[in-house]
Amino acid sequence: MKLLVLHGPNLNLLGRREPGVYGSTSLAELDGGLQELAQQLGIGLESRQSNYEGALIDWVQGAEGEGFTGIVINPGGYTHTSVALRDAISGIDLPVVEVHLSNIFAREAFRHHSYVSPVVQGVISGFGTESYRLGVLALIGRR
Ligand code: CA2
Repeated sequence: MKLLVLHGPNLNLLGRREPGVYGSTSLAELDGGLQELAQQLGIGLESRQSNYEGALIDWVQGAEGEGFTGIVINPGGYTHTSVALRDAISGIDLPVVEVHLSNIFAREAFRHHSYVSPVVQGVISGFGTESYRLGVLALIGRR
C-alpha cells in the first residue's frame, strides 16, 4: 500500500499565516508527522504540494501509474472552484479521501460547496492536521 497526499494552493503557507484558522503547524511538520504515521502502519506515503491546478490534475491522473493505491487530497481553494480537478478524480479508479483542516461548513457560504466531494470516497473536515491522519487511516481501512 502506497498513499499519495496532495496539498493544494496556499497550503505551503501553513503555520506562517492565519494560525487562528489553520493552526501553527508548518507543512513540513505536517508531512513529517504523516511520514512517521506511515512508517508505524508499515505503508508507503509521499506528500506533494502545488499552487497550480494543472499540477494537481497531472498527479491525480498519474497516481495509479506511479504505483499509488489511494489519495488523500486537500484541494484548498480549488475545492470550491475546480470542475477540472473533480473530473480528474472521477476519472481514476483509486480511492480518494478529501480532507480539510477547517470545518468548511462552519465558514463562509462559498466554502460550503465542494465540486470534489461527490466523486470521493469520503470527506474529513475540521480536525486540523488530524484530518489528514484520519484520511490515511480511512484509506487503509482502520478507525
Ligand atoms: O480547511 C482547509 O483545509 C481548506 O481546504 C483550506 C483552503 C480553503 O480555501 C478551503 O476553503 C478550506 C485554503 C488553504 C490556505 O491555506 C493557508 C494556510 C495558511 C495561511 C494562509 C492560507
